[in-house]
Amino acid sequence: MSAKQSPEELKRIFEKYAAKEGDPDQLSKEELRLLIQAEFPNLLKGPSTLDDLFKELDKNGDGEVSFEEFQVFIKKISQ
Ligand SMILES: [Ca+2]
Ligand SMILES: [Ca+2]
Repeated sequence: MSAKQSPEELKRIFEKYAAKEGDPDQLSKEELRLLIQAEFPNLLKGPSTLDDLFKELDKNGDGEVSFEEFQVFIKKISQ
């Protein structure tokens, strides 16, 4: 796990992947998968799966992760 990304870079990464399909301000599960595979490939080598992570991040349960919800992910990778 790496914490070398600055907040600006993390926002840029979020925006890059969120814009791939559907709402450009929201990450779908597929977009989250692409983001993690490309940028944080070590993150899913532990016991937690993409489904678990997505559920954890999607606090309001609308099936998409907003940048606000993404803050939880940023905290996770900064630990
Ligand atoms: Ca999207
Ligand atoms: Ca959500």
